[in-house]
Amino acid sequence: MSSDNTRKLRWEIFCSVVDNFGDIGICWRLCRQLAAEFQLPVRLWVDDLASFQRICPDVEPTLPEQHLAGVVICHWQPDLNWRTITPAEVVIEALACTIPFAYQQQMAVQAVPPLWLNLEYLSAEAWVENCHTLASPQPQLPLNKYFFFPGFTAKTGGLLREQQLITQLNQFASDRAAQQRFWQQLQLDDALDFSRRISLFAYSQQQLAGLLQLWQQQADSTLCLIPEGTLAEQAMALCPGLARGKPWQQGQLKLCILPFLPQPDYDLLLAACDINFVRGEDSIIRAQWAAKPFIWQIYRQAEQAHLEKLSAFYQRYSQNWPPQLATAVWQFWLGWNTEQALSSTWLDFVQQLDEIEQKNREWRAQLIANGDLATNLVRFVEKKIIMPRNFS
Ligand code: TRH
Repeated sequence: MSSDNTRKLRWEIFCSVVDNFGDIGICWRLCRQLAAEFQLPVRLWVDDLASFQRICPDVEPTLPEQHLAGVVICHWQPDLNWRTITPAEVVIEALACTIPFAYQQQMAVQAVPPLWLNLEYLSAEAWVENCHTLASPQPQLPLNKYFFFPGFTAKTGGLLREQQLITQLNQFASDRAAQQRFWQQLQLDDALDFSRRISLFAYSQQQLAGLLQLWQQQADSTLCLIPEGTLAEQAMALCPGLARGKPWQQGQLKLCILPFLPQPDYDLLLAACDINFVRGEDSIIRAQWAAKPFIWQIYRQAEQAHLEKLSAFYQRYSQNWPPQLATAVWQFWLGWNTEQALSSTWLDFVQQLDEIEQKNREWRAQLIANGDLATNLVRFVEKKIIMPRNFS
């Protein structure tokens, strides 16, 4: 898809893992897509290879440099001598990490300085459109840094989505045998016997006990899958005997702890389940591609700032819904992100699953029309680097 000129450019992405898996999750998806779909030479600098290994088991945490999926992965260590490193032509500083000043100085002394992009955090707020692709002149060096915002409208950079993703997810969702094989690989041979399968990826949750109790008592049977991590530990404390490889069953609920899956398998899990609880910045995007009913637990920020972001997203996402449906789903989302009671809001939510799924498909089509983040980035680079030079 990219022109020959674009292909000659080297790309470099810097990722600092603040906490959890969203930072590396997003960077790794972007790197893989740039290498696989645009044949670009990509180098990823990441400061936490152990977290990286959780979402990509082939990563070897002790190596300073390794090659995976066509990407050169370098361990970003504090004592590296950046003066010996030649910067690439396109440099991406992902998710508010700061690239070392010595490296910035290296960029400034190149005959043609690299195109420097700040790949920002995800937000559905209106101001994002005004800041997307703005240049920010650097006070200490003769360099510009451009803001690049992912987002939900055509005036933003769009969302990460691999070219074949939707086709693959649709095929998987309509292939019961493939789903059965998927569940068997997870040693959940009985998964399709349940009325409902729920993936539950969340931060620690005051509401967990109440929700699990509700699922035990309802008329339909539920298989609930919790990935290893804080929430799984909370569930193990609540349900004696529950452990990885040891499900727990009570009333209509079977609860299982899942190992952390490689990213492509996590995408399949979202397509295989009937309801997905997601969190952070990357799993929420993947839930939208799977299009099953989902509930977003947003990453908490000081002074409840995250609730504004949650509401901004929800308003866009539900803007074409009947008011009754929009209110019912919002009440459940709000309860999951605060401490409001969940029981009655869950019942309202679960009664409308078919309608939510239909609306999710429409929303997905709307998002696809915005293009995907990697393609939009490549186009921006073409516009900024290739075209001006061709015309000079
Ligand atoms: O892990 P997160 O909470 O990441 C967060 C957010 O990105 C947040 O905004 C950021 O500020 C903070 O990190 C530092 O949730 P998120 O974004 O969904 O990332 C999880 C990643 O892990 C995602 O790429 C999917 C992946 N994953 C797997 O690969 N396998 C799994 O089994 C699971 C559960 C997740």
